[in-house]
Amino acid sequence: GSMATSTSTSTPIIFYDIAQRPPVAETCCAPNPWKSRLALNFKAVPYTTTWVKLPDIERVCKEIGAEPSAFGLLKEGKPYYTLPIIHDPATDSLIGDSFDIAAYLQRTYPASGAGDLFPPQKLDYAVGRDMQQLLFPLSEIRASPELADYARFNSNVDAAFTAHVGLMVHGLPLDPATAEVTKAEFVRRAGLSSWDDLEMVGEARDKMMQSFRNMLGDLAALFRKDASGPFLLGQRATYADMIVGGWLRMMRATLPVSEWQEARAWHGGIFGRLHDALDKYAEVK
Ligand SMILES: N[C@@H](CCC(=O)N[C@@H](CS)C(=O)NCC(=O)O)C(=O)O
Repeated sequence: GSMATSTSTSTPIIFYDIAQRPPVAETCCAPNPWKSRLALNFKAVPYTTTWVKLPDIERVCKEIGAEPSAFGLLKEGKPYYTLPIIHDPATDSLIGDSFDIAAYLQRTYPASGAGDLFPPQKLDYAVGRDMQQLLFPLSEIRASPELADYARFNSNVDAAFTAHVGLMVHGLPLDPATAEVTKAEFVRRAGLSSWDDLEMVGEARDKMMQSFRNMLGDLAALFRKDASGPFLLGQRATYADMIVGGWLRMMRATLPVSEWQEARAWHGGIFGRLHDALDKYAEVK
């Protein structure tokens, strides 16, 4: 009856994101969860955020019955649990992986909010051969013909930004309550011996900033195709803008302010404009 329907549609989606230092709504910065937040807000579906501290991700995933990330295996071959995940009580679905979440939202709520997350468009951006090993394999959802272009774009953008994440890791706004455990884990993954070794400074940093700028130049060329900006399709935001936008949120939160200002202004200010234009979908709920 109508009672049951209205109850189920008013039960919000639960969105699991990584908590950084309090206040978490101001410091959250994981790029993949950010892509999902932008997509959830774009779709204007009711949801609440459950904040998970980094060392608790595996435990929480197991508690809710989420699988480890399909694509990420740590060096040692241990399952790698990641966020974002959403639980949608309306369909009793548990979906992990930011791309699959966006695909799910589009399929389940096609006309909701600002409409289509995946309108057809040409997304011609590919990282060079030297970075091919950073590309994720395509899952079934990702390889479906309507989404394949976006999936390929997502993989390539992730690879390009991941290659420069060394500029950002040391600037993560870690929660003092779990900072030591988290630092130790990042140090272990990097095969280094101390947190300070993860800080990129001096000439190495300058070089990586230069490389980052060049990489973003190829991406900026795509954004220039429609001069009415700030989005790839001009005035209309799509999931492709959010893929880049998630990474811009990470940059803003983790780079020294002067470098974030610098990056905002690169290539005619395209990325600063994109970041700000996505503010309308960036509310932390
Ligand atoms: N393919 C996944 C990757 C998710 C992912 O890498 N999430 C990161 C945050 S952006 C994470 O949960 N990391 C947990 C950790 O590093 O322990 C997606 O797109 O959602």
